[in-house]
Amino acid sequence: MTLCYLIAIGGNLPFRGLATRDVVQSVVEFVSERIGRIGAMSRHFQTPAFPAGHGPDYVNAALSVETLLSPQEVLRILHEIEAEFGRERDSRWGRRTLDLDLIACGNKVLPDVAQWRHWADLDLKDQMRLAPDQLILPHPRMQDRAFVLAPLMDVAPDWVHPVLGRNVAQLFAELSEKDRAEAVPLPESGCQ
Ligand code: PH2
Ligand code: MG
Ligand code: MG
Repeated sequence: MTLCYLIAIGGNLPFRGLATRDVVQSVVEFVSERIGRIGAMSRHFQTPAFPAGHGPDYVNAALSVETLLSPQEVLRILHEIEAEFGRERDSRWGRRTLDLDLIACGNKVLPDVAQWRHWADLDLKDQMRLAPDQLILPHPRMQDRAFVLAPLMDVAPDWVHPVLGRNVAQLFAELSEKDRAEAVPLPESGCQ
């Protein structure tokens, strides 16, 4: 049975002369070659760094992909692709050439609902201090972040969060107007 994964893409540093937008777009090919069939790819969005003031604006995007691979295998391949684009895992909130985050795998909750709630309920101070040592799915912060939800609106607006019981469109609508407005779609690049 194939699984449908949602993946968030971000970056705020050029890599060897490649603009972040080009790095973000290249991910599509890498993911389709190494993971599986791409369902949809979002537009690119310009978003202010979170937390505010932590470096230049990001380019964010999202895609969906279908595969037989397990969440752990997908995560390993995402880390491999990040490394090929020069990602150094030095600081958690630091600048990065490419960040690929596994957001969801169908309606799986990993490792279980109690752990998911524990990580989702952390206040900002603890979020900055603590990081889980295992894969938590859906990503415990996805419901808080316009830079994840705005691109997901292009890819999977109807995907229902298995713990919160609301879809992407509803989660996006629950953000403040200010947060929603901060994710700005970039014009299509290329020859006109
Ligand atoms: N990713 C982070 C930290 N902050 N801010 C924006 N705007 N977009 C991101 O993708 C992002 C971030 C950690 O991975
Ligand atoms: Mg991230
Ligand atoms: Mg990451």
